[in-house]
Amino acid sequence: MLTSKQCMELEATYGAKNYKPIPVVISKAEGAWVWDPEGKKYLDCLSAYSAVNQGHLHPRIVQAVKDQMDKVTLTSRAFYNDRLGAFLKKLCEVAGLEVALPMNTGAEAVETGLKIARRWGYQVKGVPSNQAEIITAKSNFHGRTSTIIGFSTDEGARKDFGPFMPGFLNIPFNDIQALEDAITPHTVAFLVEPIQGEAGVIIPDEGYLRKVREICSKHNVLLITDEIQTGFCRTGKMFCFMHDDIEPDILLVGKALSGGVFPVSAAITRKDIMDVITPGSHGSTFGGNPLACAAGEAALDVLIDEKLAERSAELGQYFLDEIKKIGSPLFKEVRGKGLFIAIQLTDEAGGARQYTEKLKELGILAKETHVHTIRLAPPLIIKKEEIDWALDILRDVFKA
Ligand code: IF1
Repeated sequence: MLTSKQCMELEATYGAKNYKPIPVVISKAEGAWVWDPEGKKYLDCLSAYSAVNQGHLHPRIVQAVKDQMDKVTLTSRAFYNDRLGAFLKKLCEVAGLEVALPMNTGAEAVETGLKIARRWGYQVKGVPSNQAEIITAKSNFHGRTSTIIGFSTDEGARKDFGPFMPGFLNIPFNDIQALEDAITPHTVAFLVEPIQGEAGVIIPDEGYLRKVREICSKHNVLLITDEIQTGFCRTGKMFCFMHDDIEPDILLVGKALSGGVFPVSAAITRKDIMDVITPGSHGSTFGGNPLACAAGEAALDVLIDEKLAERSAELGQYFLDEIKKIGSPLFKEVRGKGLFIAIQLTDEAGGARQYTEKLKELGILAKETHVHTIRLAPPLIIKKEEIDWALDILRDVFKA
């Protein structure tokens, strides 16, 4: 077996340098915990960016995948498979919507949502050909494709990757008036994360999404919510839009839809909107494959049966309150919804990276986002005792 050092050296030698990982190698995982090759144990407070909400190697998900492995893994969509229909039915029921289009990565779900919205704009709303506009929010994160980075406001993600896809514009997040002002007769959709994840767990004002919904309805603009990170119980409800008691026109999901086994994503909407998608107009070799459907169904069952939304809401509130109580002078703001928590450090703290590295030394894996923010998002199956264990370490690191 390779040592941690050997693993890191191999990656550094043969891998592209598109990441700057925390120097820890994970070779085994279970529930909320992961281990390095030397046997050191860490509490996972990132959950692969919310892809393992159900915990690592959830036995029900693993069993479902193993069972499916013995039958059939991939059929392509040239044929039917015996798992897709039941999976889509469950997904639509959970989302409170009518039809879904399965893809693999989150970025593909976003691309799918954008394509549906444009077609709907031309064929249903009556926007003149090739003039559809889609509004997005500043500081968004929706993925890495060349279309998606075109409407990113993160220079690091965009630099020298142009020219970019036309038809998109940015408005400030959490600004209702800006949305109202940006809408034109050519606007087909507003794409937004209910809470901006990569931006640092930025939570909009109470009722923001409800007002966004009203404005979109008033102007016949589709509301596309990207819940690839906020979805599947992360914020204390099955989906974050449910806090506002609204319904998006298109819901984008990914990450925890497979419990972190492999990429499974989807765009979910109503029949009247999805009808613009016709045979041959969109698809994916792996999208909707039987193995993904088996993982997806089990992943949804776990979220429901283990009441992970309620757990996330309760334990998240507890974790948030206790972190706030640490009252460190290094904290500028501590915020969160469910088990989606961010500690924003003061400028004087000198950057979050040194703290995530320190936390790693002490057995907690978390990742900084931007310069000053530490995101804490453990698997939702985490126990209160495990949170208490993490709190002791956070106190040690931030009290001093
Ligand atoms: C990386 C960030 C998190 C997402 C939302 C779509 C996607 C993502 C709201 C695309 C993906 C990932 C990408 C991953 C790191 C991670 C991330 F820091 F980059 F922004 F979670 F905060 N919509 N987010 O958060 O999904 O195509 O990756 O499956 O390393 O790029 P994907």
